[in-house]
Amino acid sequence: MSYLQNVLSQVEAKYSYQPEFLQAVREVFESLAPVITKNEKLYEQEAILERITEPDRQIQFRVPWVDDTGKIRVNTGYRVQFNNAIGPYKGGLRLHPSVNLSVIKFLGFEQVFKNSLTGLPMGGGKGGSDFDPKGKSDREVMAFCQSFMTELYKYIGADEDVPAGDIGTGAREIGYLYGQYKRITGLYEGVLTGKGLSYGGSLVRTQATGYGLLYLVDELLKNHQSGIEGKTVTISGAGNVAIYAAEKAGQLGGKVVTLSDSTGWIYDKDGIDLDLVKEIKEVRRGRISEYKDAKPSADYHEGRGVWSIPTDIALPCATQNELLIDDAKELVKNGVKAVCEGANMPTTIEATKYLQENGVLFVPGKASNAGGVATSGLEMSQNSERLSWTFDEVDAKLKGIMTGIYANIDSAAKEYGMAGNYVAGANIAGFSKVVNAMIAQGAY
Ligand code: NDP
Ligand code: 2IT
Repeated sequence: MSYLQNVLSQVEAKYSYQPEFLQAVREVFESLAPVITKNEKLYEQEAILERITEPDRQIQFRVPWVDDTGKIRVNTGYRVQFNNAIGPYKGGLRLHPSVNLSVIKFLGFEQVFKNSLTGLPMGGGKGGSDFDPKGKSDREVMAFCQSFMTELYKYIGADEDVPAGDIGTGAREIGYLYGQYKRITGLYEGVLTGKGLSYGGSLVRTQATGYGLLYLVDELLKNHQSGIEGKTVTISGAGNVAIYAAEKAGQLGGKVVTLSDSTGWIYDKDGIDLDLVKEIKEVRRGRISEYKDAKPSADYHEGRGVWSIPTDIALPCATQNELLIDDAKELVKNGVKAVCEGANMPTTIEATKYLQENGVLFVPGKASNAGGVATSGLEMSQNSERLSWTFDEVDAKLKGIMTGIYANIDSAAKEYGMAGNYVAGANIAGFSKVVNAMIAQGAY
């Protein structure tokens, strides 16, 4: 059995109860086979694969908070500090009832490679809680965030571990978390990113993941004698990533016709009215079904179904495992050209393979959604120099980073004889930098 196969079997046996984590490890390991084979002796001697699949540490804690009726509620908080070979741990906090250690470990593992791809000095981590912000009052969200940070502050810091947003964690939550960190430690430092503009946030961070995704799609299509102009775009999700992906797709001449949330999805053949979506989602914190109330010409469907609409470009921007094999078949049947992930691991391994085998340009989230964390890295730089850059400056840097990522994953895939396989390209390029740093820093 090869070194890689051996470690994979060990990880599978040890963490058989963590399906999302194992899915992420399998996908990465499969791509790394040619790299590992080339350096098998060294990597085995250095125990690189054992080290890269075991987090530096994982912290789990009780989060008690008082609801509006005076009752004490209890959630579980997590922070997984996966790898800091190339910089302080960096990665978001997810607040969603589905959060457990397997989900946070898969996200932290992916983050290590993603952050490496940005070219910025950031290690990988992830955290969150099974707390559900939906339907909670602002005061309840604040009570939760203050309690969460009362434990988390011990383990984070501007040069140590810098959390940010993810599903369920937006500007409101980051504000409450930041206030509590400052209150406890007395430090006014860049310990979180995605902060408000009046207290150290960066312009473009709100838009960064969605905009970055479209900068990458643009570069991908340009390199395949095509472009976004005039193309139909289908998007899932209706949160931060989906909304700003839709905005930039429109600015680049695409026509976005779908969005979704966990209850259902909308199809607007005239193109989605984004001002309306922002009003529903960002102001009212409502459901995507309300879109149809305001625009009766649009269709609303309960449940899943976004991927049944014929499209040129499909952008899954909601959550993990939302694009399944049957969706991939439907997309291919309808002539999709490109699938690029805005969410983390939204496409199953089976669906990914089907898309690749059928000539669809497929870019994995660790490359295509890296614009969010990259702009978080730029927020950290601005905090360190106590300056704020203009929107255009940050946007230009984001664009440069995304075109750089495309060039990097394209050439890594070619170097190993897998031209056009951007899953392999992203894993290989992300891995190489981290591994070189780990070896240089010795066993730990
Ligand atoms: P938001 O909370 O802003 O939005 C999430 C959207 O996805 C909502 O429309 C939500 O619907 C939907 N959704 C969430 N969970 C599920 C589910 N289990 N089934 C169906 N729909 C679901 O999160 P973001 O937009 O920030 O994050 C979306 C994805 O992008 C995640 O995978 C995240 O990890 C990834 N990502 C985010 C980055 C960022 O900067 N924010 C950076 C890089 C990646 P509902 O409201 O009904 O729950
Ligand atoms: O998955 C991700 O890259 C994020 N949620 C953003 C992390 C960050 O630190 O900005």
